Amino acid sequence: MKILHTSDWHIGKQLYKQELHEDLLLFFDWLLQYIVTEKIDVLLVSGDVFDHANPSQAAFKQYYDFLKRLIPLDLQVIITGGNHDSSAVLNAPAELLRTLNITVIGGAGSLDEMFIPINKNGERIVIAAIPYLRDKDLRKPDAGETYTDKIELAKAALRTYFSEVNAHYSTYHKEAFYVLMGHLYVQGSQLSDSERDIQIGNLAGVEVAMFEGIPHYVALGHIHKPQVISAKHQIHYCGSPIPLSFSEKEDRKQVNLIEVENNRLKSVKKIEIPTFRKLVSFEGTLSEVKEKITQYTDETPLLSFAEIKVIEEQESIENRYAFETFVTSNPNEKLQIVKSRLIYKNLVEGASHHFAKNTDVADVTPLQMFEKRLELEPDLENKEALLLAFRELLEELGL
Ligand SMILES: [Mn+2]
Repeated sequence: MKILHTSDWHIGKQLYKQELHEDLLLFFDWLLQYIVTEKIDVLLVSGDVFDHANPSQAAFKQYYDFLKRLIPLDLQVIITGGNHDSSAVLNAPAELLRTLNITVIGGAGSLDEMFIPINKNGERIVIAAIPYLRDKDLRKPDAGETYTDKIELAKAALRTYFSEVNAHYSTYHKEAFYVLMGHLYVQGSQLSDSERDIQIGNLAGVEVAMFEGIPHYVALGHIHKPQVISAKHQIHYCGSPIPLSFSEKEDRKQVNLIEVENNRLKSVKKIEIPTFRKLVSFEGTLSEVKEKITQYTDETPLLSFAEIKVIEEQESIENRYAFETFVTSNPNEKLQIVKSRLIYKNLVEGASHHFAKNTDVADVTPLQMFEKRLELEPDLENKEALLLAFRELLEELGL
């Protein structure tokens, strides 16, 4: 039996106002071809199907267009909700999709609903399709609890939750090969800029030990950089299929192929996804950046996206004008400048408040902005509680 593990598609995502629709379309073409050629039996999508809780019509269309192409195949599809997804939105067509061999678990339900047994060619596997768990799925908060209490209680509740998931496996599916899906932050994983600020419940990250070494493979989503969290216990983040921020520009994106034989793990392979678009960064004086950009070549099917940081000695209108003219001049047909900054050295050195002067507001998350705002209130005593409330608001609003 062949299982493919992917996550964090973020359909509808924009990168500095540029649509990533074509990138995903090329990924879906490639994925479909791979599933057909390799005769994949099960496709797992571990959360963050959409970038927004309320996806655009174009995002829905891209999702359904791809699912439609999977229907003729002899393939089981299992999709879980991530922190970016609205469980209600994902679940709306779940009953219809189930008749087409596509199981969607948008939000936490009963363990019975989330355990999906698959029997094929004498192999027995079971998928515990656990979506992103919100605080309300895990416990009832107590009005009097402090920030530290809250984190500790949330972590303890997660441990209990996964312990119950494992117990459910041991009680009802013990003979089957056990794959656990999850959408959460595990301690020690390497982050990139495109994951939303780590949320309450996952705030400090859970320990690998939480999985108790029981699942035969743990198919995680949430972190966009592909990585192996534990080779011994087969705990993996497959990462997003396309780079979603400039901090991922060096990542080799992948899907994971899990082969099961005689109800045992035969192998886990990382399957590299072709690069459809390059993200590149250039830094230096304007003339240095100009030269590098003019010489830039690239063979990927889509235009490269470039971020440029021009650093000049002195602030002057001429410098600003030359910079702006260059940025808007379309200097190389192989790339598009999507993010540009001009920084003056004399200001960098003298700046005491560099956050305000040399930070692009597009790089600041709402949470960082709120933290900065709190710094301006030295007499405020309940900052941690305010931060927590702010995080909860962000989560509630899906921001
Ligand atoms: Mn994600």
